[in-house]
Amino acid sequence: MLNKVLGHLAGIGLLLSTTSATAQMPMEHSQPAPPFRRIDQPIALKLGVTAGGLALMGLELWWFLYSKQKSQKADSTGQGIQEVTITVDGGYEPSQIVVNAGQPVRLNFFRRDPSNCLEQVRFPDFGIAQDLKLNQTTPIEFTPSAPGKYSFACGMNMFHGVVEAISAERNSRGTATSDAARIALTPNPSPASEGS
Ligand SMILES: [Cu+2]
Repeated sequence: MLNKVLGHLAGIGLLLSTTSATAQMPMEHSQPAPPFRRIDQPIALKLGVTAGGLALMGLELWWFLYSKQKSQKADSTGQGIQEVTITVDGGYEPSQIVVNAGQPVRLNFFRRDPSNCLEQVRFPDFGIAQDLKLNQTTPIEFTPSAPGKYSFACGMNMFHGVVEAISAERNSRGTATSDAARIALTPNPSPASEGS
């Protein structure tokens, strides 16, 4: 992935240098009083190509770094509570949380975004509508009794996240179907239970 980005960046750099070499060619016809201000167009061209290249670079970086939703597996505390801190800043980070079904979940919403759009977070499946105080952590607790996807959103339903509850059985076998669950399972594989 990084290689691909670097490859594209190198390609853009080559394009830029080629363009500037071409743009300087007319300057070799040194005339004492050129009838046209030839330098204007090449500079505009170079600026245009540079701006275009930078825009492309930005677009690619955005695509690789931010377009894919990140998921995070909840950490289990000593009391068997699965805990995740979610930063609220122009959305929810992470916005996909993977938990085990049937175990209590505590999501610590840390709100950094002052816009009142993100003032409230709602979990319709659990009947939760909680106001989040600015620059404070607000814990929200619930227990997803059954496996499934439980969405949450801001009070205006503009920003979204999802809590995916997977069954402990599927978790230990590592055969969960969703990408999010598979990613979460990779770091710490538990011994496969070959039960019946
Ligand atoms: Cu909103």
